[in-house]
Amino acid sequence: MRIRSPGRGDALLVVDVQKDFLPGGALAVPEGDAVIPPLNEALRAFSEAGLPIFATRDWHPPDHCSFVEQGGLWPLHCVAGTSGAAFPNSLRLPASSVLISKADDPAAEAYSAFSGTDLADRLSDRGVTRVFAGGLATDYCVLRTVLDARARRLDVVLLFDAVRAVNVESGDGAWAIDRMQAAGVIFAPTRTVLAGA
Ligand code: VGL
Ligand code: ZN
Repeated sequence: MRIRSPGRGDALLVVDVQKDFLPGGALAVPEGDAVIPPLNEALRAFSEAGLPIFATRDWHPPDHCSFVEQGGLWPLHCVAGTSGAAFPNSLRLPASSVLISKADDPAAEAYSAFSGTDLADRLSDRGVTRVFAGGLATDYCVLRTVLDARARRLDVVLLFDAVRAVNVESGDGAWAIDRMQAAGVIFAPTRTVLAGA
């Protein structure tokens, strides 16, 4: 199926590409850094076309409920203001990117970038009806964000070379892809999608 190249009504959504999720980080996603080159191409294309770019970040308080110390699943990661929570320098986010900080309530896990944020309002303010999404991790924040986008009647194109899974259980990433596909998400490689943008 042919995908209309990015234009009016489209936005780029870069999910949680933060140092703690990259190799060497506190919650490293296998091959997490592989998402950066395709995302940089998408960032450049969207920026040159004057289209909106949203970058989400996991932005936890030190006592967040997702941490093992609080009975959660995960090692300490992406604590607000720490270097692990920062975007890597290699990610070329234009200055015009809109930052969405999420999961900052200690009592609430919030994998979705729509959860407890103004992302939905900001998208509708900009007239966005379709998002192109990539980032980390396929089986957590990308999955939940993209499913919420579909629930809000947004069209979603997942840049499938620009996502990687944590795979706590092997197969989690593949399962997440199936869930997104069932929800009507379109999958495409970044290069193909940007051709003609
Ligand atoms: C994420 C686990 C814990 C993610 C965030 O961004 O996918 N995963 N916190
Ligand atoms: Zn987190």
